[in-house]
Amino acid sequence: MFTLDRIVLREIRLTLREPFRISSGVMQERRILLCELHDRDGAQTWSECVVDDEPNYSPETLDTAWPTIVRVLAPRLLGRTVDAPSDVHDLLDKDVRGHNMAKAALEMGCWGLAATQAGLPLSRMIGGTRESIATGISLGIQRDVHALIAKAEESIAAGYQKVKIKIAPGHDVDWVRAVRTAVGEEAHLMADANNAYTLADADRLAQLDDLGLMMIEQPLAWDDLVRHAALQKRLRTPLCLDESITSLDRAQDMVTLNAGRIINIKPGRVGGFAQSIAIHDYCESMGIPVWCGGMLESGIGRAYNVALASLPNFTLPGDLSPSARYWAKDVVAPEWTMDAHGMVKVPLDQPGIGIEVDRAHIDRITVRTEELRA
Ligand code: OSB
Ligand code: MG
Repeated sequence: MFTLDRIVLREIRLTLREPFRISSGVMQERRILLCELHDRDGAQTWSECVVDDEPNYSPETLDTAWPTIVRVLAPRLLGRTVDAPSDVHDLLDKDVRGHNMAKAALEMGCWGLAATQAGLPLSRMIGGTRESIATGISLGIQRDVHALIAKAEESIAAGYQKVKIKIAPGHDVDWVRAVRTAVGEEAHLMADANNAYTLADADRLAQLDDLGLMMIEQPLAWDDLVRHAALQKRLRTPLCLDESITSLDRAQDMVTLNAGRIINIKPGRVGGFAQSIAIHDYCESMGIPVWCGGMLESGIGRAYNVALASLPNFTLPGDLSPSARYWAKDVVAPEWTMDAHGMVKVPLDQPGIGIEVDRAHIDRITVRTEELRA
């Protein structure tokens, strides 16, 4: 049971070590929205809203999430006694359409807070069983194919258990084939198109079938299922859906329609942990593997992804790279690291989200704050 009496929103700036280009846009200087949740009894935790600056992945941006939290979502929580974090999703979702990332920031914070209060690592509170998470890397679209090959080789040498190659028309079959030739048959490769294709490209996408990919992620429109089902019929390679899966219902629709065979779960995209866990459980019962995607999170958002990915049906490597892959300096200390076998440790030695937040560093890179009270 908890009662939030204060939520502090912060916008920080963190610059990626290199620009991250996907088919729908490019990110470098990230504007990140952090939340600090305070319980009436003194417990406190941090969470992260995974919106970007531009609406090229989802319709939400930092500039939609901030006022939605302030005006619509936070007032539903502040001063209200909530029995369990599993109640928060419905509280925030009722008669509020969309805004999943804004909802998730508060909802996940409530799970983090409840774990702190229960004296349990977040992973264990939600039923996580893994001690470490297999990690893959997501490689943005590179300047040329040689740069891509070099990055893929470097990543495999560093221990990453999966290499995801961002593709778009003009940077697809030939580039992926060149990487496959360079890294060999055994390497776990996949491609992510972030909606860059239509069904008219089915023949081209079918050429990827010969390259031994683990999956092709979200080739078609961000909110589509029906066309993905038509495409899956034409491909041997499993489709994995990302953008299109915004709730448990959409995951069930994917299975009903045969629109994909794997789901990339990002808790922000589905409105938080309750929906993520429900999708995980449903997929487990249907024999659909899941993995945890990333949104270039700071070390705070990463803590939630790592805890989520410790659930048993997260059987494929997640996009959970260590801090140094993204940032010169992360907002948590110690930073997230990965061992030589591509494993990231689940923090199990302290209650809550399991990381120390570097508040002095956060203060230096904060550009605005807003305090919300019951
Ligand atoms: O499609 O998975 C995606 C980053 C921003 C927006 C969309 C995506 C991504 C990634 C990055 O692939 C994964 C990561 O955080 O390392
Ligand atoms: Mg994706």
